[in-house]
Formats: sequence, structure tokens, C-alpha cells
Amino acid sequence: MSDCIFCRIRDGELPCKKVYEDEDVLAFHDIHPKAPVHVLVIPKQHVATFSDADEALLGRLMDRVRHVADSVLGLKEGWRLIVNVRAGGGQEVYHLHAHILGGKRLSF
Ligand code: DGP
Repeated sequence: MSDCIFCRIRDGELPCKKVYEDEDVLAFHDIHPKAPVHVLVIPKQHVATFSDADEALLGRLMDRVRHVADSVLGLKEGWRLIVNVRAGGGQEVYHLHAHILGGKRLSF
């Protein structure tokens, strides 16, 4: 979608600090980090929100989130996974994305 920020990042029209990419997903640093490590993982396929994604896409996304957090970022002490769903959940960008937060002991 041409008016979607994350589609434009995926297509290289907007810059990002990329940490991982494969045929299914792209992972890059959040522009407003809430922790020492704050990375977003997006499916390359445009899906607006978590509720709209099918089982196969969610499975691939969760598998790659685990790979990025544990192997690419090496967050050995642990990390947090957040998916904000629609306005009530705090979602601002309507292209499905998972937040990986880590790099310190997180508290609520
Ligand atoms: P959410 O509230 O779950 O929709 O989170 C959207 C996140 O996306 C928010 O933490 C800030 C981040 N973000 C928004 N625009 C950009 C951008 O242009 N580049 C990057 N790297 N992150 C962005």
C-alpha cells in the first residue's frame, strides 16, 4: 500500500536501521525506542492488524520474531514481545508488526 509507512520502508522508499530480512519479514529498529533494544518485525505482506492475519502468516511471523530476538539480537537475558491491536490496544501504524523489547530488566 503506497500510503503505508511500513510498506514504504519494506520497499526501500523510506530508510530504516535494518537488523534482519528474509523472504517473509523485515526487522528494523523502532524510531522511538522504549528500551535499550526496541526492534519491529513486520511481515512483507501488507496486513493491517493482528486480527486480520491468517494462521500461516502468524506462524511465520512468530517464528522469525524468536529468531531475531534470540539469534540476531542475542537477547540472552530475555525479551518482551508486544503486538498492539487496533486503537484500543495502542496501534498507530496499520501494518502488522511485533515489537521486541530488551537490553535491560523490564518492568511494567
Ligand atoms: P504501534 O503503536 O504498535 O503501531 O507502534 C508503531 C511503532 O512504529 C512506534 O513504536 C513507532 C514506530 N514507527 C513509526 N514510524 C516509524 C518509522 O518511520 N520508522 C521506524 N523505524 N519506526 C517507526
